Amino acid sequence: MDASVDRIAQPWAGRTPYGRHERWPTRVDTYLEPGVDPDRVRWVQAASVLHSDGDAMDIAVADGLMAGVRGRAADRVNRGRLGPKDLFGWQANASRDRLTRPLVRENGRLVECDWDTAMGRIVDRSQGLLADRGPGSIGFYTSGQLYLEEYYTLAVLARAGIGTNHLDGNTRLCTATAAEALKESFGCDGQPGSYDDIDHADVIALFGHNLAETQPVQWMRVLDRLAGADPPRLICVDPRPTQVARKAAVHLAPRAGTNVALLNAILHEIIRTGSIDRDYLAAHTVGFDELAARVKECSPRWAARICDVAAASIGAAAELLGTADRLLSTVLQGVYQSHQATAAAVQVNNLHLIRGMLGRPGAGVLQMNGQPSAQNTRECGADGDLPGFRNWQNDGHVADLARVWNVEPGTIAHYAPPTHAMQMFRYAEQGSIRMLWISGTNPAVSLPELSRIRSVLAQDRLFVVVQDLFRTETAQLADVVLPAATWGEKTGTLTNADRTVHLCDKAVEPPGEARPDLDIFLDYAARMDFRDKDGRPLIGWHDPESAFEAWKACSVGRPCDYTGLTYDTLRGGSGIQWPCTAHSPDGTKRLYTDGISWARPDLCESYGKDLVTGAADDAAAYRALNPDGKAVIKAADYLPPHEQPDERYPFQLTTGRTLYHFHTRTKTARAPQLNAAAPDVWVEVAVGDADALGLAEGDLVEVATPRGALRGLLRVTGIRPGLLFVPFHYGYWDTEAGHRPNGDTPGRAANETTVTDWDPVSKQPLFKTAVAALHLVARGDGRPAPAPTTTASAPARADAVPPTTGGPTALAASRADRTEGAR
Ligand SMILES: Nc1nc2c(c(=O)[nH]1)N[C@H]1C(S)=C(S)[C@@H](COP(=O)(O)OP(=O)(O)OC[C@H]3O[C@@H](n4cnc5c(=O)[nH]c(N)nc54)[C@H](O)[C@@H]3O)O[C@H]1N2
Ligand SMILES: Nc1nc2c(c(=O)[nH]1)N[C@H]1C(S)=C(S)[C@@H](COP(=O)(O)OP(=O)(O)OC[C@H]3O[C@@H](n4cnc5c(=O)[nH]c(N)nc54)[C@H](O)[C@@H]3O)O[C@H]1N2
Ligand SMILES: [Mo]
Repeated sequence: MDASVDRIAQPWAGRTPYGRHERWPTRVDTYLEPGVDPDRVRWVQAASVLHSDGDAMDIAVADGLMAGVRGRAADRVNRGRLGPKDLFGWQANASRDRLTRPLVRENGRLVECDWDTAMGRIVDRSQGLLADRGPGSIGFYTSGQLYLEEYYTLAVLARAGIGTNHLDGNTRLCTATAAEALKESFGCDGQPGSYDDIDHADVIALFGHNLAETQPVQWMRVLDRLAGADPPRLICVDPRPTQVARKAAVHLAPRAGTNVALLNAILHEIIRTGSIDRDYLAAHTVGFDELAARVKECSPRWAARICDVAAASIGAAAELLGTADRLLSTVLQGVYQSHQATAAAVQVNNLHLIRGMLGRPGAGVLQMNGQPSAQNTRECGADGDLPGFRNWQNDGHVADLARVWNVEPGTIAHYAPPTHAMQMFRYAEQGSIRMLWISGTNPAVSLPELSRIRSVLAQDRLFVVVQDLFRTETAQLADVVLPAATWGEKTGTLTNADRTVHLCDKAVEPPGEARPDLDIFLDYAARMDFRDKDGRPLIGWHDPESAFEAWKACSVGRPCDYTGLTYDTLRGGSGIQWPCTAHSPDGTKRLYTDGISWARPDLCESYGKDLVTGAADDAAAYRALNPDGKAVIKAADYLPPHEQPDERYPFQLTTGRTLYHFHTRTKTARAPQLNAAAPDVWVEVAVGDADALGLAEGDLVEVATPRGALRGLLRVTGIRPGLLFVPFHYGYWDTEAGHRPNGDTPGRAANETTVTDWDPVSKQPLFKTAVAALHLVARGDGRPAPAPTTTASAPARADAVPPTTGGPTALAASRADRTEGAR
C-alpha cells in the first residue's frame, strides 16, 4: 500500500477487487515513523489489540523503541491490511504518562512505592478478608484485552486459590450475549463461522454491527468483494447511516430496541414462503414447530408499526435472506446491548438453522466479539464461565476441572452461576464484596450510571486494586495501583472473533518498573502460597509459554481444544483457528460442518435459560428437550424497551463507537493522528429534529436522562428521527477534574446517562436504549462538532464541515510528541 495515502482521511484505502470464491488478494499496509530507516528496523510479530479482528502485524523496533507497524501478508485474517487504529495506536506505549511504579493510597492520596509494599498490602488485605469473611468477600473484574495465559492464571488463582465465585470480565458489557446466544442455540460457546465466509457468501447481513468502523479490515474485504465479480448483496439493520448502511441493498433503520419484532417478522416471511430447509431441520434441530407457531402472527405489517420501518422493506430483506444461496450474518452491539439481547441474537441463529445455512463456505453466523481477546476471557473461565466451556451445573465437568487443577471439587465455587459483573458491583455497593481487583478495564467510564459506579469504588470499606498502564479515572479511585506492561512489551496469545489464535511476541522493554499482567498474577499466587490438594504449588508455571502449555492441558477434549498448537507453530506465518489437535494440526475453519457437536446433555456448556426471565433450566429439563444434542431453536415474543419516550424525555438515546477511538481512549487519545480525527465528544441528531428544535451544527447541547446529563457539540446527521447518538469514548482523565465531571457542570461521558439494567439472560447492560431530553446550552461559534466526516457521523450537509484528515499537522504533532516521549 502506498505509504503516502492519508489513512485518517481514507481509512479503508484503495480497493483490491476479487470475485466470489476467489482468494482475497494480499496488500501490505505499513506505517513507519518519519525518519526511521527501514533497513535498521527489527520486526517482531504481533496482532492488533484494538478490536476483535485479530489483524496480524509486525512491530518495527529501532534503537529499542517501537517505530511503526506492518501488516503480515501471510496471515489468514488480514492478508497484510491494517486499519487506522492498527497503524497509529501503538504510539501510546511510549507516552510520558505511563505508570512506571506502583502507587498506594496514603492519607487520601496515591503515592509511589515499591512492588513489595504494593503487593504486601494486597496480600495482607486478601489474607485478612479470607480469615474474617471468607472467599466471597473478594472479587476480580478483568478484561477482554489481556492474553490467554493471563486469564487462565487469574481463573485458577481466583476459582481454586481464593475459591471465590466472583470473577468476571468487562466481556460482560461486550460479548456476554454472543456467548449466551451460542449456548442457547448450540449448547456451547464457540464461533460457528469464519471470516473466509465473506469470500463465498452471496448475501451478508449485519445486525447492529458497524463493521466499517469496528472491524475496518474485514470491511475492506467486503468492499473488495463489492468491487469484484459476482458481488454479495448487503443487508444492514442499524438506525444510523453507517458506511455499511450506505452500501447495503436493503437498509432497515428500526426504532432502537425492537430487533426481536423485526427478526420475528423476517422469520415469519421465510416460513410463510416455504424458504426453509426441511432436511436440515429434521436432522439437526429441535423446536421448529414452537418457532413457527410463535411467529405466525408476526407479519411485516405488524413489525412495521413497532419498528417504524416500511413493511415492504422488511419484505425485501426477508426475500434476500430467504433466497440466499450462501448467507453470512454478523451480530454485534446494536443487538447485544439491549433489553432482549439474547432473545434477538438467538433469532439470527434460528434464521440460519431454518435455512440450513451453517458449516459450509459462505454459510455461517458470526456472533461477533468486540475486544481482541474476549474469546480467551470466556474460554479460560475468567468471566462467568468455567474454564474450557465446562458446565457449572454438571458435577462431572466440575470434577474434571478439579482433576486438572488437582484440588477437591468443593474448592471450586459452583453453588450458583459464576457472579456477573453487574452483580459484583452490587455486592460491593452492599458491602459483601470488600476487595475488588480490577485489571485491564476502566469501569469508571465504561459501566452504566457513572455517578453510582464512582460512589461504589470510592467507598472506604472497599479495597480497590487497579492494574493498568495509565492513571485512569478508575485508577484515581484505587487503594493500590499496579503498573502493567502491555502489548509489545510482553509475550502471549490471543484469539479473535473467528477463533484464530495469534502469538504476540515481546518487542520492547516495558517502562520503568511496569510488569506483565502474568508476572503480577504469578507473584500474587506465590505470595499467597496457594497449594493443590497434595501440598504442591497450585500454579506450577512461570512464564507465558509454560502457562500456555498448562492451558492446553485444561482444554483437552473440549470444544476449544488447543493441544495441536505450540508457540513454534504460531510463529510459522499465519494465525490458526481452534480447535487444533493432533488430528487437525492446521486448525478448524468452521464448526458444525457435520451436524451439531457440543449440545449433548453430558457435553454441553449450558442447559439453557428462559429467554424472558433468564432462569436456568436443569439437566433433566434439557435432557427431555434435547436428548440427542441437536441445535435448539428457541422462539421469543417481542417485549418493548424498558424505557419509552414521553413528554419529558422525547428522544431515544443510543451510544457506541467511532472508527478512530478505542473505548476510553487510553491508547487512541495518545496517538496524535487518531486523537486529531475525533478530539472531543459530540451528539448526533436527525435533520428534522434539529430543525424542529431550532438547533444547528456546532451548537452546545445537553442530553439528559433520568440518571444524569452530558454536554457536547451537536452534529446533524442522517440518523433516524427521534434518536440521539453519543460516542462513549470520552471520560475525564484528560480534563481538569481528572476522574469525574468538574463540579456541578454536567460531564461528557455517555455513561453519565445510561441505566443500571441488563438483559435477563446474558446479564449484558443496556447501553443502546435509554430515553433522553435534548436542550440547547449555547449557540455554536461557527465551528462544527468535533466528529469525523468519514463515518456514520458524517454531517447531513457535507459542505458545512471540513473533511476529517490526519494530514501534515497531525503528523508533525506526532513527531514532536514522540521525541519528547522517548525514554
Ligand atoms: N473503532 C473502534 N472499533 C472497535 C471498538 C472501538 O472502541 N472503536 N471496540 C471493539 C469492541 S470491544 C466492540 S464490542 C465492538 C463493537 O462494535 P459495534 O457493535 O459495531 O459498535 P457500536 O458502535 O457499539 O454499535 C453498533 C451499531 O449499533 C447500532 N444500534 C444502536 N441501537 C440499535 C438497535 O436497537 N438495533 C440495531 N439493529 N442497531 C442498533 C448503532 O447505531 C451502531 O452503529 O467494536 C470493536 N471495535
Ligand atoms: N455507553 C456505552 N458504554 C459501553 C459500551 C457502549 O457501547 N456504550 N460498550 C461496552 C463495551 S462493548 C466494552 S468492551 C467496554 C470497554 O470498556 P473498558 O474495558 O473500560 O475500556 P478500555 O478503555 O478498553 O479499558 C481498558 C483499560 O485497560 C488498560 N490496558 C490496556 N492494555 C492493558 C494491559 O495489557 N494490561 C493492563 N493491566 N491494562 C491494560 C487501558 O489503559 C484501559 O484503562 O465498554 C462498555 N461500555
Ligand atoms: Mo466490547
